[in-house]
Amino acid sequence: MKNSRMDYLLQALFTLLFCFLYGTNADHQTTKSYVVYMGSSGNNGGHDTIGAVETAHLELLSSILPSKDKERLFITHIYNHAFKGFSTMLTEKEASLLSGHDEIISVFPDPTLQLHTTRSWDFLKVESGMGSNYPYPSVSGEDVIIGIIDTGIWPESPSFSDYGIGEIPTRWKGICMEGSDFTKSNCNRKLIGARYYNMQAVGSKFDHNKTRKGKPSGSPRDAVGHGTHTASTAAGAPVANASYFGLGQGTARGGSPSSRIAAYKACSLGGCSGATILKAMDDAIGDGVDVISISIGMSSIFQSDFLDDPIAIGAFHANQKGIMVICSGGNDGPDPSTVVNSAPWIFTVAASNVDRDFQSSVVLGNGHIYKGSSINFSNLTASKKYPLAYGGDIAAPSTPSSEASNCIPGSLDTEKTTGKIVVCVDTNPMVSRRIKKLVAEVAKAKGVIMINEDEKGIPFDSGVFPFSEVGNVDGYQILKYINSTKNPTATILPSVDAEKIRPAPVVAYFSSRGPGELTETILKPDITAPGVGIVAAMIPKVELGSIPYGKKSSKFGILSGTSMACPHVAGAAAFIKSVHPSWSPSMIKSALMTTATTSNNMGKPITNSSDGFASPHDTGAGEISPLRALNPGLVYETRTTDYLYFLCYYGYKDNVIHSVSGNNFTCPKNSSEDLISDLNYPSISISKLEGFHSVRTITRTVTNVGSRNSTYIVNVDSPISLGVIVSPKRLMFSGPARASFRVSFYNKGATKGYKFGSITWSDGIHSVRTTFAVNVV
Ligand SMILES: *[C@@H]1O[C@H](CO)[C@@H](O)[C@H](O)[C@H]1NC(C)=O
Ligand SMILES: *[C@@H]1O[C@H](CO)[C@@H](O)[C@H](O)[C@H]1NC(C)=O
Ligand SMILES: *[C@@H]1O[C@H](CO)[C@@H](O)[C@H](O)[C@H]1NC(C)=O
Ligand SMILES: *[C@@H]1O[C@H](CO)[C@@H](O)[C@H](O)[C@H]1NC(C)=O
Ligand SMILES: *[C@@H]1O[C@H](CO)[C@@H](O)[C@H](O)[C@H]1NC(C)=O
Ligand SMILES: *[C@@H]1O[C@H](CO)[C@@H](O)[C@H](O)[C@H]1NC(C)=O
Ligand SMILES: *[C@@H]1O[C@H](CO)[C@@H](O)[C@H](O)[C@H]1NC(C)=O
Ligand SMILES: *[C@@H]1O[C@H](CO)[C@@H](O)[C@H](O)[C@H]1NC(C)=O
Ligand SMILES: CC(=O)N[C@H]1CO[C@H](CO)[C@@H](O)[C@@H]1O
Repeated sequence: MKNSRMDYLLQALFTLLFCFLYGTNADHQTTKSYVVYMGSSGNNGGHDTIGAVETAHLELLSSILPSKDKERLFITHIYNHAFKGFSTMLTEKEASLLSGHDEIISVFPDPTLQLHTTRSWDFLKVESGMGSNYPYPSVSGEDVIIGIIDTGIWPESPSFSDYGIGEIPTRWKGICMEGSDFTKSNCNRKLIGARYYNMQAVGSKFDHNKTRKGKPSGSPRDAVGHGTHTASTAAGAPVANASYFGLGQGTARGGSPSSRIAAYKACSLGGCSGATILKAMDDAIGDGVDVISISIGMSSIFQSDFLDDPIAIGAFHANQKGIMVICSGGNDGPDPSTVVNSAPWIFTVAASNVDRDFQSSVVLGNGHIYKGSSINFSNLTASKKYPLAYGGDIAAPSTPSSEASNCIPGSLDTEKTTGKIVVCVDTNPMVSRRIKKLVAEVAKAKGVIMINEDEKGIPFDSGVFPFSEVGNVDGYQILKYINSTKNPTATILPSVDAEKIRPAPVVAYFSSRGPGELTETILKPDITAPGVGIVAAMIPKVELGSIPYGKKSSKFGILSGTSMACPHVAGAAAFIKSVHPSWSPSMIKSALMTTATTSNNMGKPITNSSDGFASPHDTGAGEISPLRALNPGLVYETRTTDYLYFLCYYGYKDNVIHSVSGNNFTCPKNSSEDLISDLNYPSISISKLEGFHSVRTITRTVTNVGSRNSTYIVNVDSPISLGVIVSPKRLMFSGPARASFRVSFYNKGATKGYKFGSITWSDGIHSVRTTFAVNVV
């Protein structure tokens, strides 16, 4: 799973090297895409004609462009609905000139963001069926509109049928953009909107002429599958008997099956331009969506500040307009501080395994059977065995056995490999499973048994090539068997569903972890949802070798990633919104967080993929429990002003915050980062608690959304070395009132490092659980 991070690093190194070699002269002449962010559009949002806005931006631009370069006077995207700004091509020098301008908050290079599937190459070939894991009651979510910013949509999928769904809400202002192989008739009462944007900013040379003129080229149609999968996970209509060639069979349905979908195609397989994502968010806000789901993010290695991050900027303004933004936290785990999309106004989602696995048995010549994990359509049978060899024993001439044992390209001797099942290990994480499988396939192996402790729980789709992945314990036994006999043999059976797996949920190995790198004063990620082996709608693919012999393509696919976890939460949020239409994004977020579960299906605390207890830096408040979230009792409301205080405490200047907020909000004089812990967030994170006897006190305010007359009593769960005192200990409500309480954290001799626990308010009916993380320094 480290590959994606390595890729970023390598990419960065190459870029640096390239600039070093070729850039010295041309550097300040080279233009690239920049986002120019100018803050809130205030009360004027979207009302100025786009022509007037464009003229103003062009004037600004022409004031800094050299007069001989007037042909560069153009704008790629204009942001106008909830916030102001534009994207354009600039040299570094021009960008810096522009950033000094009064009206401008930030000017930053258009970043390339990645889709949060575990591996794009895994994902390229994976397909299958869907089944939501939650038993939703029948509530109509018809009035809730979910905007999916992703790779587009495959409108013919049965998941996007509008059977039985009523008229489109009249407040909807979006459009169904036509494009190649996509007409207005592809939208319906389920898929009510579809937009697409020019994709050339990512990875290819920019064509000024194309961008400047009228309609972008392309179509809202999904050519990747990611957007179709996420959209159907959030709001897919029920489809009976869905499966991926028999795997994961069941009824496929989204989290809020009657909610409407609006698809914004801002990404291709290569990634997404930040400027385009920002445009899609601006459009979604203008169109009138209620919830925005974004399974995309920046690299965890180069995290930019909140106001240089397009998703954070767009999400802030969406929140201001009462629109909830849910994002994946990234797949750069299990290292700490890898979580992205971590602004407090974003709902940040971690991924877990569910109680289903796709298993492919390894049967050895000695009769022992090991249940590996994979999605394979192998046509091998238990009755016939094939010679079995350890990669390290069949190395190509003059190749170190350490390379062959990892099955890295060119390391296997084809003559010795032909017809055998090869055992590969994963001590060199630079080479992905897909590559190792290809290496063995090219060397004419009959199949591959992969030994990989970390990735064993994340099923890999090898198509028809026999493949199974086992952990270290089983792997050791298989290697021992190879040593024990002259003619070891084995076979690999096709995958079957393994259901009711225990324990579940388990934090997915790849899921990015907290604490947040930009600030540790807000606990991130916020919440966990299923993100491994998720069955949902997929574009039909017919690649040779990826589907079973003699079968047609599947309408469903199996994918893994925090990308898949995010739309589960978007669906759950839409579901809650449909029952409580007046609830704000922060109330819905609080409801989902304070009712999340922290125990697994064995009644024990949730664990990580190596059987250790998971911490709130892995899971946030826990695994979502949407039914309980319908009736949370109390909620923490986080208001726009709280987020403005956040920006003050984080260190932004008054004038910046004026522009961001669009009003005359002034920062308190005593702003400091520590005060962020005091914002009314549904979890608590204290980034510094000093030595013995130190105390930190914070306050929280809850709003009663449960029974009119109720009394809540507090219960604290904390490590012995950390004193936690809540005052008052009892909160009484009559009606939909608010009440505040203080929490003091005392260091009673705790060792250095994070201590975790929770504060739970209970009235005998509701349990309102607030997770805390306290860093003892
Ligand atoms: C852009 O358009 C101008 C005039 O229409 C033309 O001269 C120029 O060659 C075009 N550039 C490209 C890259 O197509
Ligand atoms: C479900 O699908 C399988 C094949 O995918 C088929 O054999 C079976 O008849 C279907 N069942 C129903 C109830 O449609
Ligand atoms: C599996 O299918 C392939 C392609 O049809 C065939 O070449 C191969 O012999 C089959 N293997 C077995 C064990 O049936
Ligand atoms: C198998 O044998 C090799 C060399 O004889 C040895 O290095 C290795 O540790 C053995 N593996 C197991 C699992 O016994
Ligand atoms: C799992 O948690 C334990 C502590 O509970 C930790 O030592 C271990 O590194 C974690 N493993 C992963 C893969 O996160
Ligand atoms: C600032 O805003 C408040 C309330 O929004 C208003 O009462 C006040 O007059 C404003 N002050 C200035 C200087 O604009
Ligand atoms: C910060 O200053 C405000 C008044 O400006 C005061 O109400 C508040 O208590 C102060 N907070 C801290 C932590 O000192
Ligand atoms: C709530 O309590 C008030 C008095 O505190 C009482 O008048 C009222 O009837 C109660 N309402 C309910 C629904 O019990
Ligand atoms: C998807 C797939 O090919 N599944 C097969 C797995 O293996 C079982 C039995 O071995 C078959 O019945 C499934 O069709």
